[in-house]
Amino acid sequence: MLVRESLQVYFIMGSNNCRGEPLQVVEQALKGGITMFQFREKGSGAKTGKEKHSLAIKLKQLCNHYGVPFIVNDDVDLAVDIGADGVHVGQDDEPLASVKQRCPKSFIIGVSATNSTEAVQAFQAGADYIGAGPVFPTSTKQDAKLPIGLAGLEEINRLTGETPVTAIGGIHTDNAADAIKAGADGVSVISAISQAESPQQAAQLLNKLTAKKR
Ligand code: 3NM
Repeated sequence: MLVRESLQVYFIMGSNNCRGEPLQVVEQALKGGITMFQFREKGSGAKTGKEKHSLAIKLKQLCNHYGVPFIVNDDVDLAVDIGADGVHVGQDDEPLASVKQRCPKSFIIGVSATNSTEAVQAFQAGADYIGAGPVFPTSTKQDAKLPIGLAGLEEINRLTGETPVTAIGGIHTDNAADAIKAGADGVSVISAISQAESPQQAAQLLNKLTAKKR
């Protein structure tokens, strides 16, 4: 079950896109106030097999300790096997209906959408949240689509009703607040935290910038 507030600062990382030791970077991010974590072990230099499995378990335990949901990118088998809190799938990954069948009912299932058609499909298929983007240009994901901008993000928010939306792609401390103003429930970031001099301070600042006045 996804609590909307968990999307506020959603940190995504794999061992190949951080400057330091992955467990230390994620622990710093947790101390700084990230509200959800996604293990995305993908691309050149990514761990596979037993090494990937073992890192996933350690990161899951760390997130559990801080009470932060632990989501696995794409790898449904791994997510189910280690008892993650959920799984995130892209448009080119396994279809949502089949993912749902293989996961426990309690799983948080997120879907990426790069335009309003994909977002509406994800919303109708019962995604727990939508990752909308890339909002801004990003060099972290080599095959990222063209940026949708804040206008594209606003449109997705408008068309997906009550489904929570997280803004992704090129989000940093200078534009995180704009994504919230455009209606997103939170921001998803890789490099803004993983490449920061201090992941803890970066997470802290993102948390402050995305806090909604209630
Ligand atoms: N997915 P950064 S953009 C993992 O558009 C990912 O679906 C995207 O990295 C999408 O915060 C992206 O460093 C990369 O820009 C995000």
